[in-house]
Amino acid sequence: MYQLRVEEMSCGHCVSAVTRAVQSVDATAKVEVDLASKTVRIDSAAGLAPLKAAIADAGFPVADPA
Ligand SMILES: [Cu+2]
Repeated sequence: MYQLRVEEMSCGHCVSAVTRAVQSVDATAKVEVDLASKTVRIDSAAGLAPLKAAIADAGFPVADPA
C-alpha cells in the first residue's frame, strides 16, 4: 500500500487520469483518490518508482509519500 500526495488533482477527470496511469503499470492495482487531501492510495504489487513515474508522465507531479 502506497500513499502519495498529488497536488495537481482537482476534479474527477484528474482522478480518472491518475487511476488510468497507475493501472497502465499494474492493471490490477486498486486506486483510491481523496481529492480533498490530494492523496492517492495505491494497493499494488508494482514498485513505487514506476507508479510515480506513470503518474508524473500523465501530468501530475508526485510529492513524496503523504
Ligand atoms: Cu481535473
